Amino acid sequence: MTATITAFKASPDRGRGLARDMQVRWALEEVGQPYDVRLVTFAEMKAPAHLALHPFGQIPTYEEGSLSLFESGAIVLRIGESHPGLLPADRDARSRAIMWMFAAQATVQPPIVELTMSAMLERDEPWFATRQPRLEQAVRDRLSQLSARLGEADWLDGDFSAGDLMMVTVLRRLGSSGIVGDYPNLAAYVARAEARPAWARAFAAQRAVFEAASNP
Ligand code: GTB
Repeated sequence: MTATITAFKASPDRGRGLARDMQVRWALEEVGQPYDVRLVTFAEMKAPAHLALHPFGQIPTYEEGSLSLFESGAIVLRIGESHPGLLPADRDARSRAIMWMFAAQATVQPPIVELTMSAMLERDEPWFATRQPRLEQAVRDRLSQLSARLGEADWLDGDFSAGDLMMVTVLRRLGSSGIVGDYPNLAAYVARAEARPAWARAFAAQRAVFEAASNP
């Protein structure tokens, strides 16, 4: 059964693969599953039909037969549990991959989102200049710890897994800030992930939406 996901009709990330449909697209590409995309405007995201799928009026959502899900992590977990390629068969290794998915979402992502949102929305605030270094330091603290754990390994725990997929997606939020570049093994980790054909297909698919919206 072909799943349908939702994505921004006009993404504020301007085709940089930062909106959270990216990890869902990437997961589906990794496991070789085709998918349909329903593009939604901000107004449509807040209308009853979409709120029935997503109580918070956001993207992404995922519909597969009678199943409807929201939350990118839960969706990636569903995809990983349904098809080989994202979660190890060994039960302990699978739990560790899921642990890294949670770590990406719950431990590494919050300071990154706080920093990037502040840079986007709070530049004109009088306290911006004093707050920003504190936010950046919190990100650097997390990246130092992650960098120490990754060491010289290619992936966080053995083969590439849904844990790496979620972690790389979170690290990419730092985009052009240059911060990831200060941690050469993390920069190489992100580049390694971006070199995966599945990542490239997912990126191209969401980029095509931006191009189409820019050149109607
Ligand atoms: N925890 C949820 C999940 O992981 O699925 C969070 C979902 C979420 O934040 N969705 C955002 C959304 O729908 C889009 S991805 N926002 C609209 C709203 O809340 O009204 C977040 C996002 C937005 C923009 C950029 N960007 O411009 O770079 C990056 C990421």
